[in-house]
Amino acid sequence: MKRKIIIDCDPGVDDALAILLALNHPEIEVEALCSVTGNGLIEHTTANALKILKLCGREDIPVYRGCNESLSQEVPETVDAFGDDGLGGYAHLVETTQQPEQEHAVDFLVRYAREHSGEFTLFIIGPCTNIAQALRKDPEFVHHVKEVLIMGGTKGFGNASPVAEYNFWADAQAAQEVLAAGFKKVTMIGLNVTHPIALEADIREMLRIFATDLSTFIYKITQVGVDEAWQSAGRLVAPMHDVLTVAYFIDPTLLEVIPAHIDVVTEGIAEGESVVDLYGKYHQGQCNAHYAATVDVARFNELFLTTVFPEFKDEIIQYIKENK
Ligand SMILES: [Ca+2]
Repeated sequence: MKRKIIIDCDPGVDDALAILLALNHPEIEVEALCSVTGNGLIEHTTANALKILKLCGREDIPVYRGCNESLSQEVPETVDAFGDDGLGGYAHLVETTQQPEQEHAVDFLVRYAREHSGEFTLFIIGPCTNIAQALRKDPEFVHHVKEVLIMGGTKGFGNASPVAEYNFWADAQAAQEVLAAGFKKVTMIGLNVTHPIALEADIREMLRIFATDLSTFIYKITQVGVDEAWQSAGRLVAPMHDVLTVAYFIDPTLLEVIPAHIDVVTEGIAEGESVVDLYGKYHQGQCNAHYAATVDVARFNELFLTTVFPEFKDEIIQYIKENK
């Protein structure tokens, strides 16, 4: 039986890659996409979610438009690294007639969770706003979700501030409420493991050579990420953060995961910082989440590429074996 998932997202180049991986895996059933402001404003992230479904011929999957404002009622600062349209300037390549559903994403989440209690995994790969609002709206929501996988937070270094990862920084209050809510199982897949899986130039070149509609799309939308990484850090890579949540769902052995008590700083100089207490050492051994500590990059590359491009499986495996 296929495993049901909901993806709450802010596409976003890396969200697009996560959604593409999920849509191309035979054992995953994407039940819906929910949008939130983050990598772009809500108009763009909602439109981009629809465009990604169109690209994969999956306009049967509904898209629910979510929150534009964080819990503090401010519109988060969006991310420049993915261009004005959130897809590296290439959103215009895909046109779709599919419209978002009338129902708000928060209402959908509450309703769906009641109707499918215990049956689905929830992916949060943008700011946590929609999920925090669902928790506030329905105290039972927390009990209906089988598992939560979050791309957010970090340990050791940030990308929105010296200590904060963007998604948690954009709505720190929401991130804190989600982690404190008491979900049965929450895994924080943070910047410390998503930074190393960046799309490297040689792999990206492989996508150009494949020359399918999908590989060409990925090649193009990741260009702006490479340009930004080159200017800021002298690296020829494109960020792929969010995709690691779906890869981990497919193969849990990709990550070393440690029980932890995780809090999020909601104000002040460290706003958005995830405070990771491994094994709950400072919380009487009480853990509210799992923390992803390390990642196997070569195996991630193989899983991502062979799932999205099964027609090139032999070439991909051979290349990774000899070069990674
Ligand atoms: Ca995202």
